[in-house]
Amino acid sequence: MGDTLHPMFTWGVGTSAYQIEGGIEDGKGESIWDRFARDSPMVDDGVIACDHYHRYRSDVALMADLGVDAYRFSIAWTRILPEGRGRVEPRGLDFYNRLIDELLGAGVTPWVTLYHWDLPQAIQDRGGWVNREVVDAFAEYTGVVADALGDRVTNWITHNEPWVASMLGYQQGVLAPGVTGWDNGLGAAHHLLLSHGRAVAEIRSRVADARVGLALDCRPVSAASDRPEDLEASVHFDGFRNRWFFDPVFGRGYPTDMAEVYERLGRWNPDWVRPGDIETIGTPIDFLGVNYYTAFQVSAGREEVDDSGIAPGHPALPGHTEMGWPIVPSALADFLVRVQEEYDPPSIIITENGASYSDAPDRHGVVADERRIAYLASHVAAVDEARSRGARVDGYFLWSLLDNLEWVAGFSQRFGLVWVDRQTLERIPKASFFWYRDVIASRR
Ligand code: IFM
Repeated sequence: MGDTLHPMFTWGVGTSAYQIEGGIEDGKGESIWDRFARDSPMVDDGVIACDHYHRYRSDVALMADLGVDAYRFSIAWTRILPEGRGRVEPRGLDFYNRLIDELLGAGVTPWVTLYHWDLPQAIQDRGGWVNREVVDAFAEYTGVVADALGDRVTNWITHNEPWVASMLGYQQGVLAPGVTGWDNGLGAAHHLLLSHGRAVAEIRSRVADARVGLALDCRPVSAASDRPEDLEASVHFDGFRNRWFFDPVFGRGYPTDMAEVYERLGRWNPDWVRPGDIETIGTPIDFLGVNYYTAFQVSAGREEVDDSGIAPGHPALPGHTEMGWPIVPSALADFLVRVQEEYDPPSIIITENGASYSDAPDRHGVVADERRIAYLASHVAAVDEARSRGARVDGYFLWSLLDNLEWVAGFSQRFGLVWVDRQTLERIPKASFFWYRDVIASRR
């Protein structure tokens, strides 16, 4: 198997700040998710979440028991710079210092994500990701974090899923900050990508041995039929959902077929791209993070429709998870091979992969989440297949360690290897936890 080719394969788990931390204290500022949860009809909020802010020690102990090499978590920008820029809150940095020391003491390598969607509200009040000033703000924040943590953190992810942050947050408005409009969505996307490139340089100038990448969400797509209009729709969907982000990150600039359509429809203003931007966005990265959950079939008329992931939990149809997402592991293998062949990243890390099922503890306290195990096993096998076909995949981070706040879908969508009781916040490892532990141990 591929392990002989890549002896240093990293096995990990991931989380993000707003989804697990809680702990609105110690000077933490307001983020767009705090505001959105307050003002929108969200079913749950992150005020307590999994209370990881207070329980991080026992959560790290769970990871040590699981035997993971690495833990991917995000920093809450508003803990560090409560107003987004300027004043640094030392208690916020202290939290991440304690967490990192705990991880290192447990033999778990920290992988830090700088932005997992929780923009400071103070920056949103000035336009957020649509206002180009945010790029300087993100660079400032990155510098503060890299200075504080760079002595112990080598692996850095600038952004998580910029498609989601821009298109669902600023074009469709179904996620925070709830802004709509194509110009806002595409403007936000450009500034997210530009800030990624700036952040790569900020980190490298401060952390000598840094390895820097970003996590792009991907939606492999196939045409619903051989009809020319469906084939055309699938090419467009791929451009809208994947190429608009992958192409510039790998130094190719924005795909011209998509730029033409966006410009013709008045959605995209090429003047947003200033001299040097394309080069900054295309700054070479050390690894590409790929987040994969599902694949789409697209037919004409639905070439810009991706409405997945915003519903509260419901029973899973056969072949689907409880998010309503089709289970298509073969698409992961094919997508990884395609990414390797088309973009040639030096290394690929699966930065997220997992499944939502709400299997609960039985009367003996056992969570028999066999469907999650089947999902995960088929996707780990897909990663193996991609490696045997030449994709340089060097790590796999399972989403997620804990059942957590699935954004607007609330706590009803459970992605965790560990059950979190919503009343007591007690953690109960599920059958998938022990399955993953065995996978990791057997691969060493
Ligand atoms: O929970 C999210 C995560 O925050 C980003 N990627 C997808 C996950 C499941 O929807």
